Amino acid sequence: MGQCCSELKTFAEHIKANEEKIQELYNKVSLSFKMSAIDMDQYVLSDIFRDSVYVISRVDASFELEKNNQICKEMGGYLAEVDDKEEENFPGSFATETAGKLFVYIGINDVEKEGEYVYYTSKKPLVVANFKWWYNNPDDYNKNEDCMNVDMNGMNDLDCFRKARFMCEIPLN
Ligand SMILES: [Ca+2]
Ligand SMILES: [Ca+2]
Ligand SMILES: [Ca+2]
Repeated sequence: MGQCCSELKTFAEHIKANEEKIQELYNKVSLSFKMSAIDMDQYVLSDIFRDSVYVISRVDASFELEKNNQICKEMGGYLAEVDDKEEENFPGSFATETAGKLFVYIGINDVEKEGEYVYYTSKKPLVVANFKWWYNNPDDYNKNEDCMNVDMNGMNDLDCFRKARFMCEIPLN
């Protein structure tokens, strides 16, 4: 590589490093702004993961997809959507840390058509094989499990009507 190009490369690397710093700063500013919409007495806040944070409700309450998603919306987010295995690990561990063995609902369901899981907000389909699941799940136990919870062991389908926690995903961008 000639001198011109190695200099250009160094320059490009500088820009990239700065972009990352700017994104980090932006995330911090955005987070402090978004936190004003989160009642910390009611919700536990996660660290930043891939330019998003997650919150989990502190008190068990009857789950309702639409109502709980609305609560997430008011905090600038939506019921958590675990897009891949890497993301599954982060909120999964956060759920176990925060809620122990209590169920933490997220925004995935097969209410419309049994076995066809979709994300509540983005409406995208979920590919079961791409994720980690509780042993022998999803199992639609008692033909009555159309909602989803997550913890450090992966996801599990669960009936939609429990008194449990729920998790919102709040993008900072
Ligand atoms: Ca997500
Ligand atoms: Ca089901
Ligand atoms: Ca299940």
